[in-house]
This record gives sequence, structure tokens and C-alpha cells, in this order.
Amino acid sequence: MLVTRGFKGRPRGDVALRSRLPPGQFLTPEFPVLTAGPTQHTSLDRWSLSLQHGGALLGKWTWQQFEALPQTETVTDIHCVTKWSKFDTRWRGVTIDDLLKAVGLEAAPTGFLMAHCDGGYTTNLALTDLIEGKAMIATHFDDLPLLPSHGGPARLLVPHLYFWKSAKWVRRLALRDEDKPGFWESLGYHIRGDPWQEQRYEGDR
Ligand SMILES: Nc1nc2c(c(=O)[nH]1)N[C@H]1C(S)=C(S)[C@@H](COP(=O)(O)O)O[C@H]1N2
Ligand SMILES: [Mo]
Repeated sequence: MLVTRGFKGRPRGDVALRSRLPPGQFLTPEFPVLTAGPTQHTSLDRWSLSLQHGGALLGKWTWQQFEALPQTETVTDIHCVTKWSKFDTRWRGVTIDDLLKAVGLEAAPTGFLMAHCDGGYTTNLALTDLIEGKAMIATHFDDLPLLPSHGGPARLLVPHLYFWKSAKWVRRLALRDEDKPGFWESLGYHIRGDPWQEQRYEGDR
């Protein structure tokens, strides 16, 4: 039997797509660039990523060392608080689970993390939002090295939260016992930022 795509496929597809779009969002095929301040450029030979807890350094990776960590690929939808969403974005990088494992933190730690970036941007996250495959330090997009405008050489990717949590040009991850607002969070944005609960601003549920 001959089945025309437009006849059987489309209405179903639209429903499926709409159910992937969080409230108040619209779908775009573009990949907009959103940065508060200038794009950062750090050459790979000067780049490093460190992980610390309080004043203690738990681990530090040069670019070469970082690239040697286990690599994970993910295809995921992303949602910006300015209301654009993009479906099926493809990333490669190192999961936060693998980073924690690399410094001997096997058990899921409790607490929070502040991501610090070149240029001074910060964002805060609960560790529960970063572990069990929920987040990575991404270095590749669509099989290509991440462009500087999108946070290359390495950015945080936390796709289940609004995209401001996905800190570009990340260089230092600081584990903390207590939560503390980062850059946008201290300017009135929500402390967690779950797009499915529309946690856009401070005071939203
Ligand atoms: N270092 C840094 N990271 C950042 C930002 C920023 O201004 N500086 N903007 C955030 C915001 S508000 C969004 S929506 C996304 C945008 O990522 P993109 O430019 O790759 O689309 O990056 C987030 N990460
Ligand atoms: Mo954003």
C-alpha cells in the first residue's frame, strides 16, 4: 500500500514536536548566539579546566589531558529563556560523571557547583542537575570543534535547564556545600531554571 507522508505522518509529527516544546517557547532551526559581553578566545596550549572543592584543587586538565578523558555523544533539545528552543542538537564532550570519576568521586556527591568562565561569567547548579548523564563539558558540536561564539573550546551543557546554565568558555568548576546565585541568577533570573516548570525569573515556582 502506498502511504503519502503528508497524509499520515504530519499531524502526528506535529503533536510529537509540540510535546517536546516547553511552555512559552518557540522552535527555531537557527543557532542564535547569546553572550553578555565579548566572545572569549583562549588558545588550546593555554587552556585548562580545573575542578575544586572549597580551596582544594581536586583535578586540573590541560587540553590534551581533557581530550583523553572518556568521550560521550548526545543529541538533545535546548531551550533559551529568551524563548527559542532548538531540537536535536548534537554534542560531544566529557560528562560530569566522568569528570568526577576522574578525581575519584565515584559516589554521587551532594551539594552545588559554581561554573566560572573566561570573561567572568558564572552560573550555579545543583549537583543533582549535573550527574547521571544530565550534563557534560562539551567540546564538539555536529562533529566539529565548538566555535568560539558558542563557547569553544569547551562549554558546560545542561540541556534540561534553560540555556543560560550552559556556561560558555568554562574553565573552573567549584564544588560548594551551599548554593549561591551566579551572574544571571543574581540579576533576577531563577536559581534553578527548569524550562518545563517555566522557572524563568526569581519568584517563579
Ligand atoms: N560565558 C558565558 N556563557 C554563557 C553566556 C554568557 O554570556 N557568557 N550566556 C548564556 C546564555 S543566556 C545563553 S542563552 C547561552 C547561549 O549559548 P549560544 O550562544 O551558544 O547559543 O549561553 C549561556 N552561556
Ligand atoms: Mo539565554
